[in-house]
Amino acid sequence: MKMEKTLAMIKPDGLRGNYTERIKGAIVESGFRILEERIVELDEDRASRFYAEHSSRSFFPNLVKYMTSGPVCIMVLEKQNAIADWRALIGPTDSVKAKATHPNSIRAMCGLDSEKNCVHGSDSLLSAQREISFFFEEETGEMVGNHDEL
Ligand code: YYY
Ligand code: MG
Repeated sequence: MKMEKTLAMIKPDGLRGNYTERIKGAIVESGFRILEERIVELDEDRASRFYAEHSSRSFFPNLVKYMTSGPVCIMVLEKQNAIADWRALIGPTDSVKAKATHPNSIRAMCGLDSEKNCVHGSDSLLSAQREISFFFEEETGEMVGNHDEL
């Protein structure tokens, strides 16, 4: 298995619900290293660009509203197989389904529904590279992604 980096995000309801320490505890217990961590507030333009792949979906306007409703915590996580393992730890997109099928997942424990699902995780190596660069390199010029594997 390859050493990988992935982008994790605690969404606005996660911060509002005081789930940050619990989620970070689960991250560290599962063997991830938190390489970077930052609290940011997304404006409409930035939230829309982050979720650009969903721009034609009916849920998109509400998603952007939700993602701009308060601060988010973005983290770069590193471990072997980090991308798939973080997706497994957060669970299915819809927190209602997650509670039924993956009760120990973060989305089951901290999320509310298919929109307010508390956390984000990159879904592929390409997404991880794009999303880490979206939050870190575009602003700092610093290389923190999976560039060594290209
Ligand atoms: O990658 P993941 O977050 O698990 O789901 P996506 O299908 O990529 O959707 C991104 C984001 O969009 C999801 O986390 C919440 C929101 N969303 C929604 O509000 N309503 C849906 N029916 C599906 C997704
Ligand atoms: Mg996705």
